[in-house]
Amino acid sequence: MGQQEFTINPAQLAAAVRRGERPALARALNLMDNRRPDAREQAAALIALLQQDLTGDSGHLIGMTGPPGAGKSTLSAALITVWRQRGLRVGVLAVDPSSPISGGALLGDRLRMKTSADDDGVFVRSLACRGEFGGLSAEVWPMSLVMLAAFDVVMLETVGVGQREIDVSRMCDTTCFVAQPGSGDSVQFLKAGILEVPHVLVVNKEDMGAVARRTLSELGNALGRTHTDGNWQVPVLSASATNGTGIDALADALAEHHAILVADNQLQQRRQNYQARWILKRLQEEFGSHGINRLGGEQEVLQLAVAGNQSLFEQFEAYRHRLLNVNIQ
Ligand SMILES: Nc1nc2c(ncn2[C@@H]2O[C@H](COP(=O)(O)OP(=O)(O)OP(=O)(O)O)[C@@H](O)[C@H]2O)c(=O)[nH]1
Ligand SMILES: [Mg+2]
Repeated sequence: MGQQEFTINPAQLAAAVRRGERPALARALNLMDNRRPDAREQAAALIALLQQDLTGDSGHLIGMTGPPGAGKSTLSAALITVWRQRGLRVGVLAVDPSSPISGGALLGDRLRMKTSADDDGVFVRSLACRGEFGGLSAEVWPMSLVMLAAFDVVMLETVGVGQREIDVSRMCDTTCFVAQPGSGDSVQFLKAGILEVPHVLVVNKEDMGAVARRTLSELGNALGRTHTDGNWQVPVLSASATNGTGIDALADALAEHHAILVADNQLQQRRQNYQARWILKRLQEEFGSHGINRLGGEQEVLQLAVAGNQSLFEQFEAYRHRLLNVNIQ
């Protein structure tokens, strides 16, 4: 942070981010979180450069959601080990829950234990949760774009089910729900329609035996065989993060979903939709529904944003200027 941050050359920073250099990544992520006007300009320039390189098959943004204590962090660490064995470079954005003993910090500790300290192929960044109404905060999407420019797999780990789960699924290519055996919560979430969103479900802690198997069959039954998303049939898997069982199959399922998105040309489409929603949400925050109406309403904004080929902040700023100019008149 400090003065130096504002004198960096975006092209150099973008190149260093693409190479996955840690100081550059840290700096780029900080930039996304900085609201000063000069930083916003730098962030816009950086994102524009990075987005030029994001093609229809680049990177895989995976959301890990699920109730507290289900084992998301442990499972993430186990997945990272598998991905590293497969030669993939991994970035993690851990959206920290309020609990001091869990979340990103713990994941960081686990990773330090499990991966060698000088493994340049893994980068973890914890974020404090500052999202409104329990949702994800605004910086998470631009930060994900930075991470996607640098890593093959980017994981977004959040706790809880509800608005944040929905936000994650509206941002990630693939959403994975981690269920806790025996809690009954998962089936309730399913009934509430919240589990409609994940592309992969996994019951963790299969080492608990019968109780885990029961949850697995309950979830499988509740989900039914008809639950699909386009060409994708949502799998219900079983794993044990601590014993390391079922992790390869989970990694395979996540990769298969990515492959289908790429084959159907959906990855780019999805990200464009997410970008459009991000722009809409930020405009709503700043100008209210009144402002959106001045632009022709929500659908109009979403359609134009999806059709546009500008980068994230360029599009956002173009709309802002339109609204600011309108307001002056
Ligand atoms: N028996 C068993 N315990 C597990 C397994 N995976 C995780 N745990 C334990 O479950 C507890 C919670 O694990 P975490 O990975 O911190 O769970 P989390 O979902 O990230 O938790 P929050 O971030 O607080 O929501 C820890 O005590 C883990 O050791 C598993 O496969 N089997
Ligand atoms: Mg955790």
